[in-house]
Amino acid sequence: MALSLFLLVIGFCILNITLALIILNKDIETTRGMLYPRESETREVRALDGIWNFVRSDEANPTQGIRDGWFNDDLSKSMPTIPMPVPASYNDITTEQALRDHVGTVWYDRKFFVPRSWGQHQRVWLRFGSVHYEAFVWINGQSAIKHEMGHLPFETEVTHLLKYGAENRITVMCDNALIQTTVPQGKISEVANDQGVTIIQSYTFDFFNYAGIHRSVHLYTTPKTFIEEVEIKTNLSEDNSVGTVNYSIAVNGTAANEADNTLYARLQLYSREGILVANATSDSKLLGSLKVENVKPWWPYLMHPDPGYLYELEIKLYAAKEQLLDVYRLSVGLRTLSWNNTSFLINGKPVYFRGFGRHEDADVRGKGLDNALMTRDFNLLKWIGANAYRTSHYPYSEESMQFADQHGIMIIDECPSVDTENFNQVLLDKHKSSLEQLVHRDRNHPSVVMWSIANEPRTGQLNADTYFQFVANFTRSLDSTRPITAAIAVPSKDDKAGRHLDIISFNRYNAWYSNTGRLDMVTQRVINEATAWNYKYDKPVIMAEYGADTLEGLHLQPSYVWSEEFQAEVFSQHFKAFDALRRQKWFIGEFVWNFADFKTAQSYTRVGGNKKGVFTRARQPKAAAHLLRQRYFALGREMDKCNLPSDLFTYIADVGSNVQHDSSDL
Ligand code: BDP
Repeated sequence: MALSLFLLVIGFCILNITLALIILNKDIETTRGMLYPRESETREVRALDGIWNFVRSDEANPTQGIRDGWFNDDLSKSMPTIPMPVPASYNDITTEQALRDHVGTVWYDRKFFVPRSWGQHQRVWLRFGSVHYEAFVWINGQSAIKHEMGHLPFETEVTHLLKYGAENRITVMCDNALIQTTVPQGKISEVANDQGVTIIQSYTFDFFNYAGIHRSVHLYTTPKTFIEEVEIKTNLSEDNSVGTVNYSIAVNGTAANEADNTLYARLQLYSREGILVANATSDSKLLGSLKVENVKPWWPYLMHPDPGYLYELEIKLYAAKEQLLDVYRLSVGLRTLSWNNTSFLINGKPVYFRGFGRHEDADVRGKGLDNALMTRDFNLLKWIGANAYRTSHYPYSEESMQFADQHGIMIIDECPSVDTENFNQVLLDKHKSSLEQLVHRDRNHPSVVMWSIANEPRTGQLNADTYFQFVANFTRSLDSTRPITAAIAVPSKDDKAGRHLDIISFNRYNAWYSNTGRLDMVTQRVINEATAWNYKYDKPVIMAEYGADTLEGLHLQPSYVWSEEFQAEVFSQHFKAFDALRRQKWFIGEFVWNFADFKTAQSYTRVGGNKKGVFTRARQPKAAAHLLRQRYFALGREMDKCNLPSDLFTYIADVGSNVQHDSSDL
């Protein structure tokens, strides 16, 4: 009897484990609309950025605000409020440790006027650039939208919720809690402290879980029937002289549903100089293409004297009898991408990536959109001669994607999956949703040249194979024009995901996490590991992360970990490996970790955060930045014949023999 009970229990356990391992490739809800808000003859845009009112909920009672209906009236009537800037992370705005480390819900509200004119013959939309991690939004006390997933936009129509020619209130509840079924994952636990118990949010990823309304909040109007979706795909003739812009437009609105009302679009493509270079009238399916003779292709920075060339596409939506309904304009870069098992090409030319892993991170504002910082960062990228970065480890702002288009910086666009483990059905569905939202948002950016479906997932685990097969194939089904990668850190022999990718990226910290301080144990190991990845999968390989924490101003000779000298020497040892690997055609890029120092959770391995930046958190160069600059321009010179900046080499001495330091030193 005891034995049969034992067997029954064992059987039950096995069944449970098997069920937990089964993951299905389910359909997920897809997003609509979400074109970046732009003014036009038919649209108005208004930002709700500024100072909002803010309340931190009691951690032990996170749903109190919902139960007590804080959204029904001004927040200040329910709780004392403090001022809070939008956009910004809330964590570092005050001096309170309780707010910096808060786990759970916080509340925001503000008032705004809507002009009387907006109430007539049009529709009004509310759009958030991003709220981390989950958002619940009310307008005048009525539920407007809920959204889960940081770093991605969401919007809803609010025409029916607004008061026109009157004051309105918007209330937002934001929840930063990360659990095993959020993307990224985290754990919440109750731990004893000196007063009783406290709630702790833990996570394995290495950046601070900043939260709040991180990007702009917009109200915008559209006509009743309007352009809801635009998808652009471009092509070039073999000699890059003729371009094609294939477009597909989707319309939302009553006119779109009236059978006898034939809608069509007129498209005009303008050069950067404002000259009309192509036009077309669509059929009633709102699909078609434009042909551009003598096209100026979109090229990456330093690969061409005129990088980041963008045309402006003007789309006018008409109803029968030439009735103009809506106008929307967007930038278009014409380029082709192609890849095989040894290379990645843009406009038919092989690309070698020289770039960075980055973070959206700054003192005080955390992950809040900051135009001054973003502009400085692009100036630094160009100063240092980089041609690419990965949006490690989540989607970056739409404004930065527009900048990348304009400056010719190639983007490996990463979804928010980081350190993913314990693969399960809910996680898979949300992971796919994050990619759907990302591809939908970014598919028209010429700068986006690759999708990264995860950073350092635990791809040695049993069901990583099926899980990543589903995620990679799903991403391919959304966009077959770009290759798929993931930054992997498990040893290549254990990995089960690489076979589902098009390009293999790997992260490794030789002389830092392994063989700390040993500069003589870098070069050959990098060569061996890259070669092992290529051998296993026969695909192009990128080193997506390498580096060393470096305390600005710490100088030690001979070099010693954490010093500026050590960072420069670690880089140099990697450069030797990269140059050996470059002779193998399949090695296609090097990405330093990290562009700038950034904040992390508290840990005895982090001095005020992760210090692997080539730039400080205040965006000033460390010694290694100058070294990296010379290398990145040297690579640009060798591969793309770019010009060198006149200050790349500093005059040292006239020693009589006419010693000059210039490009011949490279
Ligand atoms: C890598 C992670 C990155 C970390 C880096 C580090 O991908 O997010 O910041 O290590 O430890 O494993 O510096």
